[in-house]
Amino acid sequence: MIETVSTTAFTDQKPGTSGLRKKVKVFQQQHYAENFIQAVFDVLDDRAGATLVIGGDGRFLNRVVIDKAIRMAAANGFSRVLVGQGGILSTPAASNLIRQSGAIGGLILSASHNPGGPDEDFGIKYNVGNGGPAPEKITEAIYARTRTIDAYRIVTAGEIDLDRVGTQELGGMTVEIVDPVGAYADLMATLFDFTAIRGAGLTVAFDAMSAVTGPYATEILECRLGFAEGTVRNGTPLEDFGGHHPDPNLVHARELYDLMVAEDAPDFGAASDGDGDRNLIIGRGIFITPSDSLAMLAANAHLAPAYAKGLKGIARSMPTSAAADRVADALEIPAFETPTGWKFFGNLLDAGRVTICGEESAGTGSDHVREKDGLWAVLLWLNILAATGKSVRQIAEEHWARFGRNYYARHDYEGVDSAAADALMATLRDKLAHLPGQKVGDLTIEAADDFAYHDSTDGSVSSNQGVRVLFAGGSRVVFRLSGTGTSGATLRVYLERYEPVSGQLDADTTQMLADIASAADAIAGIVRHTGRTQPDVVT
Ligand code: G16
Repeated sequence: MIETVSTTAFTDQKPGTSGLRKKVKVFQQQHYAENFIQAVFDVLDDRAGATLVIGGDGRFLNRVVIDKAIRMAAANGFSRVLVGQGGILSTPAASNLIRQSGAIGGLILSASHNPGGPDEDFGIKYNVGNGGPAPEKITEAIYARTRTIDAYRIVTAGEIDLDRVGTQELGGMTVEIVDPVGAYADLMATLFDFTAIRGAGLTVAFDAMSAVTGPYATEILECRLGFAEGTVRNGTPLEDFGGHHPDPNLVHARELYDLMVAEDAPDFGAASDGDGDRNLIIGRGIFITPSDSLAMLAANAHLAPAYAKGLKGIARSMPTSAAADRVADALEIPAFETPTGWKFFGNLLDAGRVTICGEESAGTGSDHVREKDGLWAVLLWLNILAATGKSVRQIAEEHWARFGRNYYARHDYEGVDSAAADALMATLRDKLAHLPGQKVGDLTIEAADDFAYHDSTDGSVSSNQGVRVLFAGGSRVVFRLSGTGTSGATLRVYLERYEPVSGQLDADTTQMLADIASAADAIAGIVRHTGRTQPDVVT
């Protein structure tokens, strides 16, 4: 039975960098999740008779909201929903399922790398038919709809068993509960040389951070590739991620880092985040920054079967280091610079203009799906190690010797007062025009702007995407506010310094970036505006 339920609009349902993310308590308000889901459905004109994919990263509230989403899909004219068993689908697996099933799109319930549990975070994002995050024109339409919504439709009768693989029926709609792992693992097997990886004799530690990649990594690494049992650590998805931040960086994956710098470290260490789209790569005794990982993967991708014919182009988000651009140059393929957010890669991938994309925020992926893909990055690294017989350190050192090195770090100031963060950015924007030519310490500012992206495939323009200050010699600092936080503001300061092949390629990153870090404060007044003398997280 379809019920139409009266509701009142919420004013705070504006999707951020990657969907709507809020505290669980916010989502638990009466009608809150329903309003947002109905707003999504209302902007999908062709939903009648269509297929929708639904899944999430298993965090607290996942099953409750999945149940609501299925009931609302049945009441809104969809003919079929595909749902991961137990409500589980990693973000890249959901992207794959949308593409393979011809679905109109999918609802992915996740707050990514943010912590989970009753007092932590939850999120809902909508991905479109190409499997990628909804572009801005759709998220803006959804937001507009959330502001005027006054009713939603839901099927109240009937039960759904999320744990039973197979077909069920609800309100005239087919509910197909699918194995979340199989199709994704099959896809990976078509991209990489599993036989070579299996035979390379590598030792691996993969930290699933008690999040969604556990079952995927266990199936692929331990079952299909034959790595030893125990290779996958923290492999059972937990609603609160064991009380940790499922964010694969050197702070939150500290145990893995400590293991990788120990005497008896395995050959290769990696981790993924809450919903399985991010990755952390650490070789024995060497951390590879996400920006470098993108560049190194692109330079060596031809060693994996899927990319043996070469890459069409490489795209990176603006704050990501320019290391990948140097690879594109050498390969004589185009390089693209887009705003932060995977959604901006979708058009380039669909148009066949790029094959590999990546972001400093620990995301890398290719045209196999339309999301960044943590395990994909791990498998491409393993394929490269297997094909070359080299260590991660050798790959990195040879890369820097060929292309030069982009020393890179990101400083995050978390939970900053929003008004203070806005004031910092506004003051900075006001003085941009006067910065070129100024000296800060030994650095000379060559250019400064507020990044705007002109999408050459559809003509759309996205403005105010972060302030860039470029110094003579190729160093730079970028300032932007995070679009994924749920409390206060997070100021991100991205520091980059380029050393040519004739320069210092094996120096300490913190030391190499020290003058740029001081310049960042001098230019933006970080201490003055935020009261913070140190970043909370350095990655
Ligand atoms: C999301 C987006 C990424 C983006 C990242 C960082 O990642 O999907 O494309 O780079 O946010 O966003 P911000 O700097 O605004 O916090 P995820 O893994 O959280 O979905």
